[in-house]
Amino acid sequence: MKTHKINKILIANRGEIALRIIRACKELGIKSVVVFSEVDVNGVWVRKADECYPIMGDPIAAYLDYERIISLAKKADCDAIHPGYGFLSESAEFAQACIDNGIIFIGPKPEHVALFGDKMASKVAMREVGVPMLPGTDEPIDNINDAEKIAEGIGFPIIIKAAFGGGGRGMRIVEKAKDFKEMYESATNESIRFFGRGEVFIEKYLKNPRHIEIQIVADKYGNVVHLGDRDCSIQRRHQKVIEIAPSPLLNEAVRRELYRVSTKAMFKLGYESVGTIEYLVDQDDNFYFIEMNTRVQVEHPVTEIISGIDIIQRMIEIAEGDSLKFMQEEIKLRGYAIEFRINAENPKLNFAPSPGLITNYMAPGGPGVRMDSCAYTNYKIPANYDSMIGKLIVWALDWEGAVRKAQRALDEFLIEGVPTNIPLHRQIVRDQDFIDGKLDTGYLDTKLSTFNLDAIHNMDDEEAKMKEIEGIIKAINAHNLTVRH
Ligand code: MV4
Repeated sequence: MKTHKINKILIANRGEIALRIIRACKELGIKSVVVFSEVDVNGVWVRKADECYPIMGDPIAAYLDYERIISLAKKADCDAIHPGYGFLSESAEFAQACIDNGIIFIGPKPEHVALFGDKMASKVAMREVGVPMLPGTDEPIDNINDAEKIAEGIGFPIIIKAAFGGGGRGMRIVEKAKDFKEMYESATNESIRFFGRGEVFIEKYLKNPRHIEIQIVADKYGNVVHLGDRDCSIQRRHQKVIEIAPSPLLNEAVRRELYRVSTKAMFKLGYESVGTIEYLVDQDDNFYFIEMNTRVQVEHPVTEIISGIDIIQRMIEIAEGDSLKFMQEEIKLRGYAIEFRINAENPKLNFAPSPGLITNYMAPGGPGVRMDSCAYTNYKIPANYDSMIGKLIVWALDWEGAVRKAQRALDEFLIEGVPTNIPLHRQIVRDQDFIDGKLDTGYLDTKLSTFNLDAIHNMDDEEAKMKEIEGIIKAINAHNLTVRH
């Protein structure tokens, strides 16, 4: 095995992504260290890391306390820190603090983290390197009268977005001029409340676009390749629910153009590490940049599966200064992969998070099935974090095969003790529009009203199981079968 500049990595994250990074480290012959909060003491990833250090106190603050994390990294003799997603992953300040302390931040340069954290500055930068943009404002507007004039110039409907936000916070769709002022005020106020900054910008609003993103891998020497696209249109409340690679029903010429524009932009900006460029694609296949993510994303596995490239391992190697070992022409994308985010939430209670004790956990497996999860029987899901308890990823050579694989794998999945969104996924993969690949960002909201929410119950619950067993016993008796024990 080659000798690495990085011998030991501290993982500043938790849950399935911490485990994913541990696995990448082990295959690279790198030692892994995790920090964990007091509610995460029973986490699978804590057991599987080579070393672990508790951080007492508030369970969320533990993963954000970067002075503490950097000092633990030094104490444990780590050469690098992997931030995963969420938490410190998009903090330019943290990336810089790592460098200042002689620790490699496994991610892009701090200036790129900062640039793409600023939605307006990233739009200006991306337009300059040839990426198509929606009509809108480049500069923060602090004056409501100017803002209204700009909105009228663009033409309604428009969308107001927080310049330093995300997750739909500080976002408002304005259909008519008369509603503008009120919406502008509430977007600004919400933005201040959630992000501490009130700057907003305005864009032309597209109705029910597709959300399509391009995975980039770039080294420190100007080699930039893409690993294809993902469709992440199936979202609820700005949370992705299902992700697909490659996007079904995307025009091939448009796809090639997305690849060309994206790689060229990253080359021109000197981006390094892995990253994702997000676009909105309208009904006529016009595409527009919305934002760039400078972290590894939750949905990276669908791309790993169709490309055969281990994105986390390449991210680590890029950070230690390796050049890419493959050229664009060597990347062959094969088949379709679909990821289902498995959340502990109750579809019958407006998808409220439902943390608690998993009393039985039987994950699907078999050919073409990947599970990225830290769940197990008798694991108590802490209430302090988001509700995602794992990801089911399926793969097949064609779309129809991937859908059948998904139906089978989801039917196999058994989780008892907490309600989950698995029954919702089971309905989606049997929906004709999904089967036909007809997806856009309006899909899930529309379908939720047609899905029978009463039917979205866990077939896994005790009552259903007892009914099933009674049925079997009746059948056995009716057929006069001999049952051997
Ligand atoms: C948009 C849009 C339509 N037009 N931008 C961006 C972040 C993502 N979370 C939602 N985003 C959108 N940006 C323009 N110019 C539509 C969305 C969007 C959306 C907006 C409001 C309510 C629900 C939505 C679901 C998916 C996408």
